Amino acid sequence: MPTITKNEIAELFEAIALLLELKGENVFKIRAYTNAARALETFTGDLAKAVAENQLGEIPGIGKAIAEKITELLATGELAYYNKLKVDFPPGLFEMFDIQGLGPKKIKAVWEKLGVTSVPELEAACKDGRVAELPGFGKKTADNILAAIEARSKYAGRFRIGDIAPDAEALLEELRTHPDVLQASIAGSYRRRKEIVGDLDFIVATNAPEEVSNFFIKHEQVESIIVNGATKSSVRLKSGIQADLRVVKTSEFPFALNYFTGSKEHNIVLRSRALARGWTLNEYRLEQLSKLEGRKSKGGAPQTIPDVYEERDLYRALELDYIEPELREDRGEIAAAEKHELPQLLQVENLRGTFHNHTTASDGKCTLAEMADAAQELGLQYLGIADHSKASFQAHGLEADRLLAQVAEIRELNKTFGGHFRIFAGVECDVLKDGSLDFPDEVLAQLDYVVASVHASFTMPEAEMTSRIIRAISNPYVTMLGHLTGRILLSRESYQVNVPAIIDAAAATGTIIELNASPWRLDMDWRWWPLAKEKGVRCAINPDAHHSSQLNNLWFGVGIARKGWLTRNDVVNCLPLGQIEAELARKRTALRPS
Ligand code: DGT
Ligand code: CA
Ligand code: CA
Ligand code: ZN
Repeated sequence: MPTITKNEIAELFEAIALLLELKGENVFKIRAYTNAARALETFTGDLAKAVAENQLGEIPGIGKAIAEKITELLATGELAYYNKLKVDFPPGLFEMFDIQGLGPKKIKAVWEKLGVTSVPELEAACKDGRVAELPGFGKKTADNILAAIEARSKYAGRFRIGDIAPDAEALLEELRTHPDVLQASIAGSYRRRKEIVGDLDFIVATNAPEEVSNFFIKHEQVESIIVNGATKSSVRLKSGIQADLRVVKTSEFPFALNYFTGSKEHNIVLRSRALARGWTLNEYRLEQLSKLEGRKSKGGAPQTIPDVYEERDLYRALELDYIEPELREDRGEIAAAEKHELPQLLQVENLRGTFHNHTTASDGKCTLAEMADAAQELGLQYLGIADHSKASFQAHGLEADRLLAQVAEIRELNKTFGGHFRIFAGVECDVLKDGSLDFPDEVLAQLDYVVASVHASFTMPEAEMTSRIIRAISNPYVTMLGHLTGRILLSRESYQVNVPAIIDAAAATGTIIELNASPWRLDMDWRWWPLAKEKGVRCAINPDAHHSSQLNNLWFGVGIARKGWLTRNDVVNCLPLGQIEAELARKRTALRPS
């Protein structure tokens, strides 16, 4: 049976709306599709069931004609109407939809007036001034389009871990359960939990390499085959990412897994440790250097090679404690492993609760009760709500009265949990341009905690942005600083800010720094956490969930925290209910003017 997801249907409807707009269709017809897409995004029921029971029409925003299209899509995986509609447009036009700031009206204009039908043609037309001359465009618009095209090619071939994790995990699971597979793992940057991944690397131990390779290259996620070799296959998945598969013998598995996990820099250090012991290390084995090469090794006769059945044995052979994949970036992990000084890294199971989540009160898609249910489902003891403040009007930020009404609602809801679970009332308070906060202290004082975030006025010199943020976190009510750099991965660079200076200020004021676990942000970056830890700054891992399902973002946050060498003692949301309250109150009690 063809499988098409609710979100894929929603995306298809968005695409139809764009095409209809290009055709100049009437606005009601277009809106039927955008409304349907919205309705699907927020619909939490079972779509197939709704079709079977003929109840699609009951979903608000879905009329009869749309209901029929959903039925067709679920049954066949395709939509004849869309296939027919597409034919009228040059294929290159669809790529233009991905360019930021280029809506249907502008695409229509460059297509009809300049005959531009692809991104390269558009780039040329921006450069030679034709786009700037179009009515309603101008030089600034042309420059913006050009910048967006450049950003797009800069990020090509790179993927946010959150976008590819579902595919990667599903494929791994299928490999693991394949009857010919003895062992399987993902290696590479994905295993090291990098925030951006170039390609996926699967390693499999098998006695039937051909069967496994065939299974891999014929998988339904595969769009095209790049290489189909005896020990290595490469494919392009439908999601756009390349996936490599290496098939090895069981005895080679720990070496292949270790080598292809990387990082390259980490591998180089391991290899030189092997050399120093009179051995050579490669992706298949550890062996004695030949007599000729052996000359180079110091310290007389080469040592006997211990048996290696798993990665741990390899590290032991090299006289190192086991190094978790997240730490393998050649940032001091080898020296620490040698001295038995590696930290006991945080694990997902250590988390007891979390902060910074949104509800329907601002721009979230789920209610307070739905968010609380989902958090309990995950086994958390508490959930922090932090909806936007009024300055974030585009995110329906709350005015003080609505915020305080939400606080009252939270206090009521908490009574129903019988002490086993608690919602903490907070806010994601905008840091205004001058570093003041969007709410006065009297309002903030009524909350359990405050996340302060920069959401506007990104373009200011580094010194100014830095003092803006320092002023904000100097407020006793600011419990934690949200997404420190404001970056959106593969889309928007960080604003100019002096991170070490902010870390110092956080340490001085007792402000927690957030590790925003949304896979779009993963901010503060893992490379800064060792410094923050050294300065005594504590971390809060926050999913920034705008839907109950996004509480799962915590998984990505934990990966980044581990890359940042953090332990459960460094992360405040490991504290259980009963202890976390004091942590949230600590700064305001210490700094509050008496
Ligand atoms: P990516 O895919 O760009 O996000 O990053 P990786 O780390 O997954 O890199 P990839 O897929 O090119 O290769 C996987 C691992 O294989 C890499 O982390 C280390 C190892 N490797 C690849 N090429 C070399 C090399 O030339 N020398 C060494 N020592 N290791 C290599
Ligand atoms: Ca890779
Ligand atoms: Ca690779
Ligand atoms: Zn935010």
